[in-house]
Amino acid sequence: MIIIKLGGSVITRKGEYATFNTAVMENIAGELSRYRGGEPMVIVHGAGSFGHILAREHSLRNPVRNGELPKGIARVQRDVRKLNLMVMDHLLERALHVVSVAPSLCASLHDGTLTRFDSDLIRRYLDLGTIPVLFGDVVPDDIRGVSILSGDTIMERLAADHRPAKAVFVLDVDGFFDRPPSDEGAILHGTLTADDLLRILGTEPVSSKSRTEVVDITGGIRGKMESALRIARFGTDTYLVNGGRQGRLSSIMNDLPAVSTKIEGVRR
Ligand code: IP8
Repeated sequence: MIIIKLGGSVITRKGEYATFNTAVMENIAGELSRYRGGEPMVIVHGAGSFGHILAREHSLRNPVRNGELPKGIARVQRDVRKLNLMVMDHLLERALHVVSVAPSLCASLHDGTLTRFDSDLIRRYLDLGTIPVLFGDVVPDDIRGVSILSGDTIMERLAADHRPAKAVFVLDVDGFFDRPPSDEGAILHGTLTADDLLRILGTEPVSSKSRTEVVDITGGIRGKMESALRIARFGTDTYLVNGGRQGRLSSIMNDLPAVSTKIEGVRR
């Protein structure tokens, strides 16, 4: 299995409310359609400006149970579904037979931690030959009422339950750099072991202060690298690749070299 996360910052314009990045999504759909291997795929996408801006406005990370909460839940759920439909349309146009699996209907959290997740449902859609597409969503929470479930957390759960051969995070940058990629002289990490990554995360906090990440309420780059590390520990080779550049994502999918960062899966 290959699990692929389309970052919200690549498929939307993160600073502009509910703005889809059509050109990049077209490229990504083309790249995915050029996969020639036989592994089943599961796709996850982030919420970008269809989720984070209103989620923050309605305090959905720390929800207060007042008369305003239902409005926040309804608006954000509606917007992430709109985004999901746009993603699905692009993939279907490329003959990728995608089915939408809304996390709000098959997952729940307990005080912010993902507990229930219907992996069997994913398996059934895979058995039908379809490609499940999940997304960052507003999901019921036993304690808080609702929580934000990020696409990265879904990726971790898919890795834990299905032990995929490969996980790919599709970003708006070339991969994981030794400092913010906008800084002069920033160097892209090529291949890292899980231990290398742990050392990097443990010694130098990774800045997530770029303009687009300021509105990301689910963790920024550091959170993403922590997810990548946890996924690699399930034995999954985990890649970070730029979704806006032609040829890269398809190369990673097809085991060909491409500009990217690879975290080697931990083999025991
Ligand atoms: O963009 C967040 O998902 P992410 C989901 O994958 C919402 O972090 C609703 C903000």
